[in-house]
Amino acid sequence: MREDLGGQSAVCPWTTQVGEDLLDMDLHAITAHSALHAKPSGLVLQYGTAGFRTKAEHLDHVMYRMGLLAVLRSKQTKSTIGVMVTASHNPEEDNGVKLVDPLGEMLAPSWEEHATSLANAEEQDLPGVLMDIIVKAAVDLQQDAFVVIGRDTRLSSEKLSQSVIDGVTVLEGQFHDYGLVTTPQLHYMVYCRNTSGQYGEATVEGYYQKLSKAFMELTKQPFCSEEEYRSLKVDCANGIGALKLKEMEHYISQGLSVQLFNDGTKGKLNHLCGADFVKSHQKPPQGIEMKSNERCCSFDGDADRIVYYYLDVDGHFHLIDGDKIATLISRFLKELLLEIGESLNIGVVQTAYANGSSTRYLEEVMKVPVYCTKTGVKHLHHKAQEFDIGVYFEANGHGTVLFSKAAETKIRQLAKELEDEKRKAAAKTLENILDLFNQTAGDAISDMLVIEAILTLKDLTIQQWDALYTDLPNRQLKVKVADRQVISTTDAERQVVTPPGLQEAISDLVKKHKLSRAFVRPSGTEDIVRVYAEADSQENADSLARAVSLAVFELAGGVGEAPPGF
Ligand code: 16G
Ligand code: MG
Repeated sequence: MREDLGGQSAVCPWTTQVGEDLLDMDLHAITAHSALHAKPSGLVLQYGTAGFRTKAEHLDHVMYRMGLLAVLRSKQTKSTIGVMVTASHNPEEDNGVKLVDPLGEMLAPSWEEHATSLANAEEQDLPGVLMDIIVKAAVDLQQDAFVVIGRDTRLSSEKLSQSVIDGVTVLEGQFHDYGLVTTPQLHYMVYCRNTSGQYGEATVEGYYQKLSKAFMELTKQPFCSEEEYRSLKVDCANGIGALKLKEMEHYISQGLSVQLFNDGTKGKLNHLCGADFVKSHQKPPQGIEMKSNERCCSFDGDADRIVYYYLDVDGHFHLIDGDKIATLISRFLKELLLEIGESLNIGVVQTAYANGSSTRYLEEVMKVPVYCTKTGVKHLHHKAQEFDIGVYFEANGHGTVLFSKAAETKIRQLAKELEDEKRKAAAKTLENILDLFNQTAGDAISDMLVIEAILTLKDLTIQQWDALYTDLPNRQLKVKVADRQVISTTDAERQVVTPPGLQEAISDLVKKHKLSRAFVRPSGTEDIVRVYAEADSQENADSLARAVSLAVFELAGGVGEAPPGF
């Protein structure tokens, strides 16, 4: 955590007076500037799973207000806070914003509520809501504030990030604008700054150096197959990942040759490409040239997700999603620990979307404990912090590995002190893997390098990786209902609580198929209900998903046409 920047003592007799004076002055400036970022009257938005997200033209006031909020959060935590302007995998016309907390994690839940009330305050209520947050969160206004800002490549992002800066400066916060960075890079910067550079240097250059050093050390080891030329095709979703991977290319070129597609020079952001498109359509992105058995991967628009895939000799498409990434990584880590002879505990965290085969493989074959949390990175991240080594991935390709402080110290010590050559080498590998992961958030670039290093070290082809287990056929559908909040769930979203009768209906439908599972949940990012089903064949998964969609439509207030297929 950053050192106290020297706020005044709370016991000074005239502190309250000084505070009020300051407040008066600020409130005046805040209101005057707010008028330049006026809120469209009546617009209500919510700080959701990934911050605020909507059409870019509706976000100017939100950006200004998140600048204000970031200053308050920085004062309260006495730490640097991040603000990232991005709408990730969503269409080019959308945008969004999220705050990054001191250790590079997602914003604390109580501050998500503050964010929502601040964003929704009508102009005249803004000072009152701001005051309310200051009082509720016990913000010391005398404290200095520092905010770092980043943005993706959307056309709207530059102007919107200027509005964030406006909010920061009106509250007299200091800031550093990193400009164009991936979301995980901004998370990394925040963590570096709040740990006095111990995690790494808080620059884009520092990020490249840290990751490439670990990657090059891993792939230079004498037992790595040298003949095989390591080459990878990367679909960058026409987003920020392309710019950053281009910048990084020469740092890693000795170990990996990347060929970039959808690099933003012509195509549209996230349009028919990117990790989200590939995962949800289960097909290759447009704009990539694939030959059979070539290793390919896709980033999403802000480069915090990654999925791999290839075409087999018959031209069939094979997707390797977050579940299989988690499996490859956990298997590798478990083998390393065995070689080192160290019993650090590993836990894998998934969501209900994890393919049943992956959970079975992890639990029954690999014998690692698997936990299920609600959808959304913050939930997985939180759970993963309970282990020495916590591996978390959503099926959509967002994930990373967290090492506890104690585990990190142990690993570094073993890498230095072990005398047995083989064990020492394994400990050194684990230390480099630890440095290669971005432990603040899922990171497509960092995950890609970890995966490439593991494949090299284990001399594994993408087909061999894919063959670890066979995914159960599955289907996801969306259902439009009048109010998606009528659906509430429990058991990490695997069981419906309300409306009455829906869970019974789903359970009855599931019983009709083999190896089947289905659940429904209101989306946190779209005004729809999501349906997931898996079963022993694609036909059965499809028919189960359709039947469950119909049950949702009938029991949870479906609107428009009944789900297709009936
Ligand atoms: C957001 C989440 C992602 C989650 C997705 C679910 C973060 C950074 N991102 O994109 O983890 O999988 O929402 O969307 O938390 P849904 O609620 O619409 O299904
Ligand atoms: Mg993303």
